[in-house]
Amino acid sequence: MTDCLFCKIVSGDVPAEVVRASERTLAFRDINPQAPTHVLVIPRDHHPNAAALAAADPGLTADLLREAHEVAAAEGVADSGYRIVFNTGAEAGQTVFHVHAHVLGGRGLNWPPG
Ligand code: IU
Repeated sequence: MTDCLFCKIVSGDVPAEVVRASERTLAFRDINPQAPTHVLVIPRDHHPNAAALAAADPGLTADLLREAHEVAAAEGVADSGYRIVFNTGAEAGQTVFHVHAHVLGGRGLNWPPG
């Protein structure tokens, strides 16, 4: 999608601090980190949210979750604990409508979330 920010990161038209890449996914640091580790993991293909991705491509959904765990391991937060968040829809706080997993860790995380 030409007007999608994360598609532009995938194409290289918008810069990002990429920490991990696979054939079908990309992981980069969030520009406004909410924890010491805050990485976004996205599919290279455009899907607007997690529900749409799961319906369209279960294999890619599994790849995305696996990559999110690999990011947590590489960041050194897998053993202490981390959170994978898919904000889905505006009321849940989704602002970029290209599905992305937030990988958050490196500090104690409150529950319930705000
Ligand atoms: P959300 O779940 O859709 O709200 O998450 C979008 C995230 O994308 C949010 O945490 C932003 O800080 C982040 N982001 C980014 O990393 N780079 C950007 O250029 C923009 C947003 I705009």
